[in-house]
Amino acid sequence: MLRSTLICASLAALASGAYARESTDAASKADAKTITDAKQVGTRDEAKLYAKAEFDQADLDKDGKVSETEFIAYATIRAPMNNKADGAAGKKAANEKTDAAAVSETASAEEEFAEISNGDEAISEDELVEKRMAQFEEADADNDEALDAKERVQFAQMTTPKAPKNTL
Ligand SMILES: [Ca+2]
Ligand SMILES: [Ca+2]
Repeated sequence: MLRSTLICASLAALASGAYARESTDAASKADAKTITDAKQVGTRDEAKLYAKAEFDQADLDKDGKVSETEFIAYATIRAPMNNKADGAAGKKAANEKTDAAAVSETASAEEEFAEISNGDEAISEDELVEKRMAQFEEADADNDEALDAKERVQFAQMTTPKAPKNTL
């Protein structure tokens, strides 16, 4: 009994060790031009890099297209952190946030998919890049081609995937 507990504990330690190594790898890749956090986007080039990183993450079967299923899966992973994580207490905050984020907000991941894919069955990398570039322009309130701290927050809010209507 004790022995199996020990084995479990060391397995868990191994697993978390492997995970830590993976995230270090991811972090060093980030230096080599991968932007996975919308708040890191300050220029058009960075908005493009961010869109490409999102696309790579979302295109699970790596066929160069993001299907609706893949998009919903991606939104499910990304959205809860922002839309649901704070639980019931967060609901009030979310309602207050709505005013600031109201610009071009679509209601659900399904609607967002239809919009970005231009109504067909998949999102291409170009379509996602185009969408994020448009959001960059929109967030760049003073049109100086760069996002300051306030504009970055706006960009991050605009680009956060919406929670799906139908969970997987
Ligand atoms: Ca795909
Ligand atoms: Ca600006």
